Amino acid sequence: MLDRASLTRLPANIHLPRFDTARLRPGILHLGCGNFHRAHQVVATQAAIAAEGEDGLRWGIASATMRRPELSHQLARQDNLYSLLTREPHGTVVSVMGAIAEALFAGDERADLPSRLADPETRIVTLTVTASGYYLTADGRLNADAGDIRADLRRGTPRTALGILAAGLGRVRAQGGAPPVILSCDNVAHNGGTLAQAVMDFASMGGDERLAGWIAENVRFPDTMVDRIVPATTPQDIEDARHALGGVEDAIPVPAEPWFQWVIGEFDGPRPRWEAHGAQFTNDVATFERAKLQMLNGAHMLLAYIGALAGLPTIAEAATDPALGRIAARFMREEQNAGVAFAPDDITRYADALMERFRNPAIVHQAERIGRNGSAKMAARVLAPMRANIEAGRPTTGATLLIAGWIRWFALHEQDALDLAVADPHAGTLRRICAEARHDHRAQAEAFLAMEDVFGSPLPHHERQVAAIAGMLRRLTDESVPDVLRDIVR
Ligand code: CS2
Repeated sequence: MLDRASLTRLPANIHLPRFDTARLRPGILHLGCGNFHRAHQVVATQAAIAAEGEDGLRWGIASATMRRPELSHQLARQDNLYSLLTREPHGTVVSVMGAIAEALFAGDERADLPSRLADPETRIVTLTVTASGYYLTADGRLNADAGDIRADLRRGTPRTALGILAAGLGRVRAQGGAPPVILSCDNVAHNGGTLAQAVMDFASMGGDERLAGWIAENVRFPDTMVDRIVPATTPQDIEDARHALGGVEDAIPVPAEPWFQWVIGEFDGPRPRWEAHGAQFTNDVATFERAKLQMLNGAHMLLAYIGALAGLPTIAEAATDPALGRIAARFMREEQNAGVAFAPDDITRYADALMERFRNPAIVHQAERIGRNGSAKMAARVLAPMRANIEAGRPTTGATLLIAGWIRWFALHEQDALDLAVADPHAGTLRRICAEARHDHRAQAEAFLAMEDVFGSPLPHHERQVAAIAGMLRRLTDESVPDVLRDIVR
């Protein structure tokens, strides 16, 4: 098994941590120890620790999984080591990751994350809990009706990231001293500011207005843009890791594309030298963030929803399909660029680079995963550019197709005719809409768009949008999806 003792036995081409992982001290608390975190912040932190030598050892990560206790146990069994499989289109580079100092499960009371946050050695708290972990309404405020949030307000040991942050910051305030910097690494628009507001909303809802005020005054929440395509681990990845590691077993390897980007806004406080792995510091995160959220994540949603309907269940297959690939490229260049402050040539270059990344045949990224939690992703990734395009009288063909495809997933799901799992905080309501308005595409489109939590205020020229989405939904239902796509690119 991969653990500290096995490191000396690994083949010479495996990249190893260039420091003694047993000597790390946790200076970073992370919430959301999923594959993305393990292929992103851990990688940059490992490079920073190696670059800083002895001093860097204080930047070990205490990394908490929010929902997967078995992952924290497996990490602990492996001395918190795992392999990163960097999937180049024509080969894999294998590196052992060792910047996690401690693996925790948020639901374990002994983990006591609020106390760890308040430990003076913890200088940074990073988060990757996905957009749905922020419990936001379509206008970016905390959704006070979310069941998990209400439960957290009632119980002593918080389970949501917002509850943990509020409780931990409450302790810092009580004990005095400087709070850690809180660094959201999620694909949420204006992620730092949005998180700050959600934590303050949470504190106020818990009746602690003073804490909310203290957070506003004292805690820094820089914005960030993070980018790396990181699929879920498959049995093949585990097999490939074993083979590459010369027979040493790693039960939790992480596959990832070669691309890595981390753009961080003004950061006031001690931190690892993440520049060692290419992190960029700027006071204009917003431009990068909007380009990424709209062009990458928005196109991902289109490829996922429509690809799955067309029998192309991975992003690589969907992006390689001649018709769908062209629709996605056009969607990025002509719709999702709305409000992105790049020169036209840079938009084209960015879109081309994205298409190449999407087509990487070594990355098996399932539509099913990207299609998850669409209701939390729609606002920033699709609706913001769509509104701007409608207002400017520009076409919205791609956005209309995407939304119709999303509705079609729930219509099929409701009839048990979708052969993939659907996960969404609003799944129950969305399925019910499809059941009640069976075969009535207009009523379905109307009811989806009326979901204020998802779509916010009505789209401009609302009636026209309902009609366009209903029309596309009818085509996706009655015609062969590949034929519809070919027709759209003609
Ligand atoms: C994907 C992202 O699941 C999704 O929503 O679009 O996880 C995407 O792969 C990353 O943001 C890439 O940086």
